Amino acid sequence: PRSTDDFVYTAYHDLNSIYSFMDMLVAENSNLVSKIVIGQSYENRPLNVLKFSTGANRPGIWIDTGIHSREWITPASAIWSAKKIVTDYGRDPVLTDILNNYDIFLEIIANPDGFVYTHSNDRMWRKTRKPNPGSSCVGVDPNRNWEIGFGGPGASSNPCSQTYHGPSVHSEPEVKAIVDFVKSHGKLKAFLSIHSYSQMLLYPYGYTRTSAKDQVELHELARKAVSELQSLHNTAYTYGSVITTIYQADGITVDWTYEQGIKYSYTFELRDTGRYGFLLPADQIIPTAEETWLALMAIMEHTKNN
Ligand code: ING
Ligand code: ZN
Repeated sequence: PRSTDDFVYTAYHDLNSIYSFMDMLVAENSNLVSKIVIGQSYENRPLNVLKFSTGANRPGIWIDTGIHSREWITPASAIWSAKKIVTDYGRDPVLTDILNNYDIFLEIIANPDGFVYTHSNDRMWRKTRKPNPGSSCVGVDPNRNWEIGFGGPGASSNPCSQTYHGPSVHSEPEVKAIVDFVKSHGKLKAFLSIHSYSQMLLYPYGYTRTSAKDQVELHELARKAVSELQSLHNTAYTYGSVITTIYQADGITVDWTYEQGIKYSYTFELRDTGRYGFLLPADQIIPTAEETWLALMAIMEHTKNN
């Protein structure tokens, strides 16, 4: 495609195509969108983040997709959302109000090495691609590598496990890049880390049964976001804390971001509930992106108002 108007939003794309989508979007909307590189992957690919901004020194909202590389629906939805933002800014009053007060940061491919590997070798690859010394198994689970609860029972110490926590806290450059960005930014108010599949909206904690201090507000906002999501195509989501809704998970992204003071820390699990699982048919990309957008808007609007 020569422009983001020609981009095929109804298909899954490889890394080069997604990275060129980002560059086209920036070139077409340079007043609104820029690309920042927050680090490099283990295999030295740039960790690109789209920044949607209409002014200096704003607080921020973070969204990441593709941190587990086989969850292809998540970057596909994010690409649609990126185009939605540039289309709706100045037209949709709620989004315009959000962007007149907040920057939105969107990391569409948070694990590029894994993503490339899902295209070239193993469609079901989840982890990073860093070798593990002393093991023939490769990679660390980037959703078990974070500092809060690191190494607890809701993760594995076996490098061959899909939930291997890694040799040390933030050992994965893909994780460390986000950690450094969050700390240096210092004013992120919402952090939305998007996975698939299961149709869930989850908030902290994963590492403990102790309720988050904002549990009541997080739960009510989740209820609202899920209800907006369901209003479009009747897709049903469950919601609650990670540990009470799925299972104990230690060293996860949103526990760390919440402990950094980012109150609106949520993880999505997009479609479906297992019929297709990670192999969600491409004809569900746009319906999934559209419904997810309603939930994202509900959370972003609440963030702006609080
Ligand atoms: N599932 C998540 C996993 O990493 C999850 C479930 C979500 C755990 C949020 C903790 C926090 O096990 C997928 N599909 O990645
Ligand atoms: Zn995941």
